Amino acid sequence: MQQLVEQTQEIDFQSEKYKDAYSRINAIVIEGEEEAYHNYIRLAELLPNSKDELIKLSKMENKHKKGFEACGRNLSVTPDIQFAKKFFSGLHENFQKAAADGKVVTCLLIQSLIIECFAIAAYNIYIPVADDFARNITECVVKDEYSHLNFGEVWLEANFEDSKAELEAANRQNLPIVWQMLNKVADDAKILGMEKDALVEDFMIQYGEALSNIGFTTRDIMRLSAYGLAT
Ligand code: Y39
Ligand code: FE
Ligand code: FE
Ligand code: FE
Repeated sequence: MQQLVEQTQEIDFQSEKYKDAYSRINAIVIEGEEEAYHNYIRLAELLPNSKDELIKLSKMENKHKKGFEACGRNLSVTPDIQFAKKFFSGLHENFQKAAADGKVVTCLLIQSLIIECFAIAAYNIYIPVADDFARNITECVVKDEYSHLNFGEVWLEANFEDSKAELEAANRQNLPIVWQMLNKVADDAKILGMEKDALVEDFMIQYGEALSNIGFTTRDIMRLSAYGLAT
């Protein structure tokens, strides 16, 4: 009931408070799409058999970035890219290091599972509270993100037995970073009408489903997906 009251409340997309929060969230999304673009190019080098498909995904990410840049311009907001680069630095460094070591399973977990699930959760929660311009763009983008997540699921399912140990280690290293990122963005997200609890819930659903599709048991999923949540 409470949530219903809050959701039907008008959002003033031109208020200074909204635009200030948007300058960070919009930057996170733009920078996230930019990093995803580079990550899929890197993955194409690491997985020559899937090169064409991965280059296709990278191009989609570049299109998403342009779409979200337009959302910022539409509200006359200048994205705080400095802030966003710092926001992504933990996952960015871990991806770079894994790629340099040829750890393709870790790269896939970071980009195609964790970051895609984070994006899907954020976009799903944003769509009902977005301005009309941004809603249209985000609705198209989120459909693509499901296909990116699917790429990771299919590859990891096909290589499940060989990937299991590395997936466990990569989850342990990177999932706590996601919860920290969520905490850092919670206040700004709230100003945009997005509740932290809803973001956590949606992420858990996407990530749990992905782990299940790859081949993990329910017991594994419980252990893996809550890792680092309480800290
Ligand atoms: O695969 C993708 O396109 C993902 C890079 C984009 C990440 C978007 C990250 C969204 C987090 C926003 C948090 C707002 C509450
Ligand atoms: Fe670039
Ligand atoms: Fe994207
Ligand atoms: Fe994506």
